[in-house]
Amino acid sequence: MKNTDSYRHLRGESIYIDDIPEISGTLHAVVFDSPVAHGKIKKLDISKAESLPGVVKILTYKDIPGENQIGAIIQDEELFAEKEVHFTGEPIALIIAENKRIARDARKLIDIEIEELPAIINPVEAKEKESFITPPRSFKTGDLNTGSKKSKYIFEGTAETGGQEHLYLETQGSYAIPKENGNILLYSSTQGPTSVQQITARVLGIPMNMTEVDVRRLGGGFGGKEDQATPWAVMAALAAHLLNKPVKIVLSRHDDLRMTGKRHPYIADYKIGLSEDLKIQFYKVEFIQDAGATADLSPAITERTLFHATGSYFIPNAEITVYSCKTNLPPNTAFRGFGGPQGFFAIESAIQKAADELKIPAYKIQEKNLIKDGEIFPYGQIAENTEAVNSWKTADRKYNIKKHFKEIIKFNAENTKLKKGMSVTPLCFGISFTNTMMNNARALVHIYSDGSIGISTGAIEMGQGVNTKMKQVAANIFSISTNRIKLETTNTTRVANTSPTAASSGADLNGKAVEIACNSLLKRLKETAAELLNVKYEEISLKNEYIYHKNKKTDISWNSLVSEALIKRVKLSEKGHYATPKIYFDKTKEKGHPFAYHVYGTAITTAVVDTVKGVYEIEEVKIIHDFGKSMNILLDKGQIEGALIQGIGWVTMEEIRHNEKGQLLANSLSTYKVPDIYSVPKNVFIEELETEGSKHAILKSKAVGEPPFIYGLGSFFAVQNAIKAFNPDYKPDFTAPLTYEKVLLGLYQ
Ligand code: MTE
Ligand code: LUZ
Ligand code: MOS
Repeated sequence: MKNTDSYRHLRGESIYIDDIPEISGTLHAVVFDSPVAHGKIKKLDISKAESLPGVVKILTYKDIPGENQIGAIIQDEELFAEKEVHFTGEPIALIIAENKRIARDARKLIDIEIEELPAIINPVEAKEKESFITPPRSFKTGDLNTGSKKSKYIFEGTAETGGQEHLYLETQGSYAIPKENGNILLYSSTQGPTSVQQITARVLGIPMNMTEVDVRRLGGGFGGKEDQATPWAVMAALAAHLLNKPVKIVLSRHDDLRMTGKRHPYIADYKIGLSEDLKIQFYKVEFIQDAGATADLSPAITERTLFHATGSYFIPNAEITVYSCKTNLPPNTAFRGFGGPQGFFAIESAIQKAADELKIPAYKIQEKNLIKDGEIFPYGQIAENTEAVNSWKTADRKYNIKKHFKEIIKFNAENTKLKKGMSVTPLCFGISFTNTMMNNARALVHIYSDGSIGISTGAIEMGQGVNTKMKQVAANIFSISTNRIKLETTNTTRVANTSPTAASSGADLNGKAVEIACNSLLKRLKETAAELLNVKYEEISLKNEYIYHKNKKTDISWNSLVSEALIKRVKLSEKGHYATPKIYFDKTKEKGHPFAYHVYGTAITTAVVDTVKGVYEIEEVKIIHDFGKSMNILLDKGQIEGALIQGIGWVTMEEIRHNEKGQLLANSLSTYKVPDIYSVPKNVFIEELETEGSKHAILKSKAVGEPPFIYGLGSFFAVQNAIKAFNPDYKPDFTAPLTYEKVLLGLYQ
């Protein structure tokens, strides 16, 4: 089944925030933001801007009726800066005008004086000054000394990854409409409607029940709208509330790039020890995370780095520490993988470093250390139903890693202008919000008198196809056509207290809630049918829109059963509530069972480098992926392709740069490079690993949103290996992205 939105997407008919037909009298708002990274606001004069014809009002912190505070995990972020600014792009005021152009013109007329203070742009400096978001946090398992004694080889080094812009096609935006009696209807392009509702209530000083947040779909989120869709929605709500007029904010691309946070850059210092037979004996790693100026989701992202720092491997003795460092940059935020990819990059760099020193291919170390059933992750969870070895072996059987490696050696011996390199990337990604409390969801299902169905859930459709999957769940239970089923908007008045659609668990959590609601309805419908036919409940089933008795088709159709149930006054609306069973985590011990299950896989990447120009292509990526029992292989393969290419972009070409004053240099798409059709791998093969799936996955179909991002990391090591084939003196540093410039320098180092 295809994504049910694709037809209307292609025709440009799908509705995003900026497509919602405007109510007459709608006003438009533009944000005035800090031009400097750190400073004291000495003077803010809005009078000239406010007197520009067409400007209705300019709002600052002084106009906020409730709290000027939007921090979710830690309350450390003002909606509008009061006395100090902490990053370039920090909102200071909101200009509301008859149209956007006037608002933008007015923005230039605001007169501000800021006394600049020293800004910390580099997270290493932040660490030295102990400028932290939260105290450093560590996971420990085994004993490093024991590991060290058992090690024949010990290597150390540094691995560095950069930021990454989400580049959702739809920029941040919101449309607020005042309703009677001070109520607000808020359309927002958010992954977290409940956060928007909560923070709006806090800032406006009204109860949550006066704010209704409604989301049709997002033009992409990728984590960038898990938390950072909130400020713009709150601003629109604030303006609508104060002016009693509909107010819309849709950020221009430039404003969005400048004002919003990105993936967290990390620096990892590691030490790894291996025994003679290449078993990893210990791993010690310290991560410096660049969190930006406020906490945002950094404490949770820190946590996922800790969980994924040992990658797909079993390491008996490990010590992992993350320093979440406060700098004067826009607060970095959730991005597909959520701190996990940064952990993976460090362990894979450490293994590659060891392989380079030992003059062996990295796959020999990787294969030896894959995690197996019964082994323990550093956070105390015992590995069950692992597929790390199975996916590796399946990849090896199909694609013969050793032979592929030898063919590349042969190719490199015969060619000078072009050199090839390969890498293998094993995947093991934990599914569940690491904050146990967040792992719950609800759904509301109505069966209407004509047999059609309306479903509301807490899940947000952002292109990943969660709505299509929700339809499949219901259609499967009732055995009716998906055409009868409609996914309603995600709305806080229908489904409340939701977790954001994130952590790849949108389909699992909400799907299970839909399943629970539909099963209750099915039970009542079957009871109705049994009564009608005067037979036993157990003998009734539903198949292809008909009622079956003892597996024989009756003449009662789905429609007539629904009509009959209504005549009998049977309840045909149901709410389902699901909370992932068994998971827990004890933060005082840093041990527990935080994940419902893990997703596994293996990717083999081949890159070819042009040794004259330093440019390269990712020739092919072959993936064996653990989908469990995929409920929608088209959607799931689409997720793998997208995540893979996003991962490749991160480690090869996407480069977030700031100048020494903390201003974003790569502030448009002419200077910030993302993978285009020419830079995606020439061939991508994705095959399903035969596995059982997990009962905690919806219909045993494992979560697929974030895990395959990790496959992209292989392109970094494949390109490095190609450079080594040309330049034996190449001393690789593990600093991503590996841009063309760096490749050229490496070739002739
Ligand atoms: N796919 C598309 N097309 N657009 C997106 O914004 N976000 C990713 C992933 N795939 C995203 C996407 C991220 S970061 C997550 S957490 C998951 O989708 C969320 O959806 P799910 O929980 O339903 O998998
Ligand atoms: N968000 C979150 C996430 O709040 N907790 C998580 O564990 C998580 N994981 C991945 C992506 N977003
Ligand atoms: Mo995804 S980073 O969990 O929104």
